[in-house]
Amino acid sequence: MALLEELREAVVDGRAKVAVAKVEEALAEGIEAGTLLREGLIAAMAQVGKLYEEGEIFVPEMLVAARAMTAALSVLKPQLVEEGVVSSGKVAIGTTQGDLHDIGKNLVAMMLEGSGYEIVDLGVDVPADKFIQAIKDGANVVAMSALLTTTMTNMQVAIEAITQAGLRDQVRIIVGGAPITKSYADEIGADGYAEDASSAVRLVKEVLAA
Ligand code: B1M
Repeated sequence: MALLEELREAVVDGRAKVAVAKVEEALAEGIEAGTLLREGLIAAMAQVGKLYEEGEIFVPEMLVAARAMTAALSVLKPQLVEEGVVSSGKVAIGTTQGDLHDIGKNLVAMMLEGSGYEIVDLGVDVPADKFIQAIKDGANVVAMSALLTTTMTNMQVAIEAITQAGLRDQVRIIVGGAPITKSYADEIGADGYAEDASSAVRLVKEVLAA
């Protein structure tokens, strides 16, 4: 589909205004928000990652592409969160300490919010004590995101700190992000792993029912 290709190109090139215009055009043509997200925005960021790995682009280009994605995502947000259901939990979400990547975390937060959960967004570079405070403030699920192999280990640090604080039994901890796997989640004692935003919604429902 030409529009999806144009959207991907605009994000990869970091042309935020064009990316926003393409999303608006596609929505007006009846293309579903989920399709635009998966086949437009997420596919574009995968391409950006590949270009970065191949040395074709560098951090500044990656950053402008991320800004274009965020701008386009904000236009998609109302459509993505449209189907709200009954709220049944409070989820504190954050990117682990040392990690500044927030696009995936924001998507997960947005999808959970759209599914009726109350979201406490702790932001990026979140130290263990912020997760602990969020649990004390009533979060019954903690969702941690990490995009770097160097920061994923801080998930374990946070889980251990939560356990040390005597709070492990009153919270479900779920993890995700590109370098995370189900076996890593098991290894660090998380209650679950979700590979993308929509499976994160299913996972929250599951862990709260368990
Ligand atoms: Co960074 N970066 N980056 N980066 N960056 C990666 C992650 C990298 C894989 C690129 C590469 O080398 N190919 C690489 C990591 C390598 C590694 O650790 N093995 C990398 C690197 C090295 C770095 C720097 C170190 C670069 C440098 O400075 N030399 C630096 C680190 C800064 C820091 O964090 N301290 C850095 C910086 C940046 C930017 C600031 C330029 C920018 C981030 C902007 C932002 O987030 N606001 C950036 C970007 C954009 C990327 C790539 C290109 C795209 C990430 C992204 O947004 N993907 C990325 C390459 C790639 O992933 N292909 C890369 C789209 C997003 C929707 O997917 O975040 O995976 P993702 O989220 C998914 C799932 O993972 C899951 O659901 C989401 C939706 O489907 N998910 C969860 C995520 N969190 C979850 C939590 C859950 C459940 C599911 O809770 C339960």
